[in-house]
Amino acid sequence: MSGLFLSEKASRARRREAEQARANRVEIVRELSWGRVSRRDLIKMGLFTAAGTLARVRGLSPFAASVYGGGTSMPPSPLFGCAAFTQPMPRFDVLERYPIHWDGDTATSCLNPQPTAEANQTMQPVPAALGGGYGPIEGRPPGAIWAHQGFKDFLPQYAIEAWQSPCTTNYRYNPQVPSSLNCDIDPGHGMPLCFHPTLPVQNPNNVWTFNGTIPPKLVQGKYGEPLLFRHHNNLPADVKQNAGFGRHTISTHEHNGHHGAENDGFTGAYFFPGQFYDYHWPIVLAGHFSMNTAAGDPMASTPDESGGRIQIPGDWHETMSTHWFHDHMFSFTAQNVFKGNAAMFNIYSGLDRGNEEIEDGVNLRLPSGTLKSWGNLDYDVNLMLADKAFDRDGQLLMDIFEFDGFVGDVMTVNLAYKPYFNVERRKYRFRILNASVSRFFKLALSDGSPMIQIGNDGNLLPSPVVLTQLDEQGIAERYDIVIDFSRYLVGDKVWMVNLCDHGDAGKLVGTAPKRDLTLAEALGGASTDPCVGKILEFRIVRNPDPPGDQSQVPATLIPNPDLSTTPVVRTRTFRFGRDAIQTTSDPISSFIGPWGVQTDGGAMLAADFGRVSAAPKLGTREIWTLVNDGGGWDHPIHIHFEEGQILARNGSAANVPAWERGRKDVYRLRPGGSVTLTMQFRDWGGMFMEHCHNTMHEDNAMLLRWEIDDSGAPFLRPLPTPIPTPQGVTFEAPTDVLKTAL
Ligand SMILES: [Cu+2]
Repeated sequence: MSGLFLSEKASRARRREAEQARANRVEIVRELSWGRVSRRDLIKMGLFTAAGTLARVRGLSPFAASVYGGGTSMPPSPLFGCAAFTQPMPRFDVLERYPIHWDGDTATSCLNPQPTAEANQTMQPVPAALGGGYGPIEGRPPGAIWAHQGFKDFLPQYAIEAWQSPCTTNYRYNPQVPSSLNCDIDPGHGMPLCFHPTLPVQNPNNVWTFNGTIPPKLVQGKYGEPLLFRHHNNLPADVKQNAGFGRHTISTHEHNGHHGAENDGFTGAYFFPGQFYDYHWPIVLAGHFSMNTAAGDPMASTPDESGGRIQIPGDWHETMSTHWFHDHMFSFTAQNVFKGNAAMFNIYSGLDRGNEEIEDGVNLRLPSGTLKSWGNLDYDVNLMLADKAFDRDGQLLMDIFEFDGFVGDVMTVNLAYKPYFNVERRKYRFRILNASVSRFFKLALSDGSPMIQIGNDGNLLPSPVVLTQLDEQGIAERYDIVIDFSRYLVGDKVWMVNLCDHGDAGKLVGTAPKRDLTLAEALGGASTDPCVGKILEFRIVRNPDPPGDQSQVPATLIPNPDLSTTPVVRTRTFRFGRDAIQTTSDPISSFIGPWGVQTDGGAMLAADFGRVSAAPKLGTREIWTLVNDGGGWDHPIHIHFEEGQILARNGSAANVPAWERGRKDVYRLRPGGSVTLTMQFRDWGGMFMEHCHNTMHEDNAMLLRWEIDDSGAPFLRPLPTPIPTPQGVTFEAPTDVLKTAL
């Protein structure tokens, strides 16, 4: 197993060698990220093996023997003497919602131009760095297949606009809570992009975020109120202006949005600097077109603006709550997410109202606040966990040759290095997202006291689960928990502790999780991993103000959909493993391993977004078994678009823990394990994905395309593959359709 970071005790000579090796690797990374060499060129140069692993060349490969016999590694990130728990944790920065008014088909809004069902193909000059000439202003693939499905019936009511940009100071921070609930941070005071006040301000091209700023962004939406998220690509036109990692083309995935595929952030539907992409999020309950179509069920509802509810179609058991959105650029996802392309999306409903006071027999009254009829954030806190790494100047750095996993040695929460957070003596909800590239977490409180898990991924559980340690949390998984701070006294402190140790012999951290420590071990410094132990300090600063805590954690949250009368039309088996082969050679859509996916007993294949691996029929239910091919790895597998219910782990329902008995969208296979789950394919069509969310595995190339292509015009079976260029998107026939797909 390779390791990235040498321990602080490593000899100076060895650290020098590691610096040199990193410099060599960075040079190749840079050439690759600029597109001046391809992976096939690197194979010809002898730097890559045909299987897609970095060749064992000294000073290049983490696997190569060095004079010290231990392999090369990255030096530890410098911290410039910065101490843990000395800066406040900022709340998320809420993106403004701007109303869109419709008069028939004519929109009036702040957007210019107004949104359209089909991609806007108005032409504009293309920068010379992108080949010059003219290209469309919108990067969404043109034509009927990529038009927003049901646009006229789901006209967007609010517009949200963001610019993916090189980093800069935030002068427009909008936490949507008073400073007293945000550690007294003054939002009017410009917030430079640094991970701690004593760490250097990041250079513009080392961090690329939504609007180029921190804190991370939050979108608030509710069922029955379609949103239009216009994402502008404001990144440098010159692919070389990337500080050595990150790609200036992006595709924005609303992680498990139940939306048409044109809005899913398909890995091959990326767009270029100078373009925008309109993502239409209708926000409907699954089953919208087939269940409760007359909206007669009071449980299927959404808040109005005055404390009441509006009933909506669909199955209320499919109500979702906690999403995130992030880049999904083919083979560059890990770099782009690490570089800052990650945000969260809270979805509100009659059940999960974001108001803890309204008592109407539907509202679950989870910790949130009372001021607004919905979407109160006072006591409903988004937490983004992510490990980062710096070069010797303290600038963000990534080694994209760590195909097994890139694990950082600097722990951040909401992109702040080990912060503190002031809380009142009452219940809080935390929506915890693992936004790392490859790191797993396992969370506990430092005093071993209980947390109540209420949600897993996007979904509230059937019943809350009281835990003193959460399960391991894989990349992209979200755990919603409630912590009751009323048991503490004003002046007390308690810490969130990470027990999942990525430490490795002789190094600070390796790639895979090594083991889960006991609380005493983690607090006692049993690991070399700097992200183990205390990661977030809660300071209990006052009694609830105003007094009282009306929030509840009901014994029943959201029961699972009843599938007993829905027949299973098909089963499929996917194995996730190494040593994949590539059977196609399309220069744009096909990539090289080492990771891959085997479908229904076929070959272990590396990713090609032109290949159709599965095509379930619209309106049906299937059972999919995801199998870990071994090697000691865990793989957090994400299936887009539909929520699944886990039926079995390793073949038995008894192995499914209480906190996985709701619905999920990421399935940790665990080393050597398997997960059997069931999904229905409803409401929308198009091409979706299934992949490992260790994004280094995903990018190299543990990803496949599946599609719903039988829902009638304009869809074709199989769907043509989009091939984006700055001058416009073209289409080609699939490179491959697996015999078992249909
Ligand atoms: Cu994986």
